Amino acid sequence: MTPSLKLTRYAGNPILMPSTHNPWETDNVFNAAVVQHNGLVYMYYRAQGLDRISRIGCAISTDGYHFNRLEKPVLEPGNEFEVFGVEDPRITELDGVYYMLYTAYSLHGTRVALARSTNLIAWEHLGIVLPDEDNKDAALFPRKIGGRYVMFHRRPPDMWIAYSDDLLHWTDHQIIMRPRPGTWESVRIGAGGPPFHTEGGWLVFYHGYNEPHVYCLGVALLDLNDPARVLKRQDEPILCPGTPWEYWGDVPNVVFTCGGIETPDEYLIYYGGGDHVMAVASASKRDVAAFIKG
Ligand code: BMA
Repeated sequence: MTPSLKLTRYAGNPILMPSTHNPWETDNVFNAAVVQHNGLVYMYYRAQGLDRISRIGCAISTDGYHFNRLEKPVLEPGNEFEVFGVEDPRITELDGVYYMLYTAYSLHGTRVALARSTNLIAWEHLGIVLPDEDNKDAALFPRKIGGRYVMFHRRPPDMWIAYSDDLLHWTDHQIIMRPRPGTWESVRIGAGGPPFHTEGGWLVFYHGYNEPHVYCLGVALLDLNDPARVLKRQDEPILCPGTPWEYWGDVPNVVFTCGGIETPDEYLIYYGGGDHVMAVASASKRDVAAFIKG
C-alpha cells in the first residue's frame, strides 16, 4: 500500500510574521495566495492590524522562502460588502491577467468577491460574484474546461464547483466533496488554492476541521475534463497543527492554505499557522506521483 502523502515543513518557518512597522499588519499575517512571475514569488497575505480589519498585503521573494514586503496593502475594503475586511485571497493567472477571488466580509455576511490585476500590484475590484449567499473558499481553475471558467466555492459544509462564461455569473453549481463523519474533516471542508494541473488529474489541496475545531489540510485528485468527479481523496490529512505557532496563534490549532507553487521537483504549499503567521511546506513530485498512481 502506498504510504499517505505528507507535507514537510520548511525548517525556516515561519516565513512571514506580523510587523509593528505598519499599523495595518501588527497582529496577524496569514492565509496567502502565491504567484510565480519572471523568477519571483509574490505572496498576497491577509493582514490584520490595530483596527482588526483584514487587508491584503504583498511580499516578494527571489527564492520562495525569504520575502520583502511592500509598505502598503495592495487590496483594501472598497465597498459596503467589505467593511470588516478582505480575506483569504486565491489568485489564478489566465491569459496574462491575474484574478483574485477573496472573501468580502461585512454586516451582510461573507461573500465571494473578485479583483483583477495585470501588473500584480494594482488590483481592481470587480465586485461580488456569488450574490446573496454566505460563501467563501473560492478558487479559480488555471484553465478553462469545455470552454468555460471553473471555480471552487464553499456552501457550508461542502466543497462545490461552478462554471461561468464571463467570470461574473456562475451556474451549474455542484457539490464535489462533503465532510466525512468521524474523521479529521468531519465538520466543514473548503478548497485551498487553485488546483494544479497534472497528467493524472487536478491536484487539490484543501482544508477541513473536526468537532474540536482543529484545522488540517487534505489532498484529492479530480478528473481533468469533469472536475466534479473525484478520482481520489486521501483518508489521512497531509498536514495538521504540530508546531507552537500552529497550536497557538490568533486562532489555535489552524493550518490553512490559499495557494502554492510548482517547482521542477516539488509543490510548495504556503499556509497560515494559527491565523497569525505564514509558513511553507513541500511535497516532492515523486511522492505526489505515487499518490496519483497509487
Ligand atoms: C475560516 C476562515 C479562515 C481561517 C479559518 C480558521 O473560516 O476565516 O480565514 O483561517 O477560519 O480560523
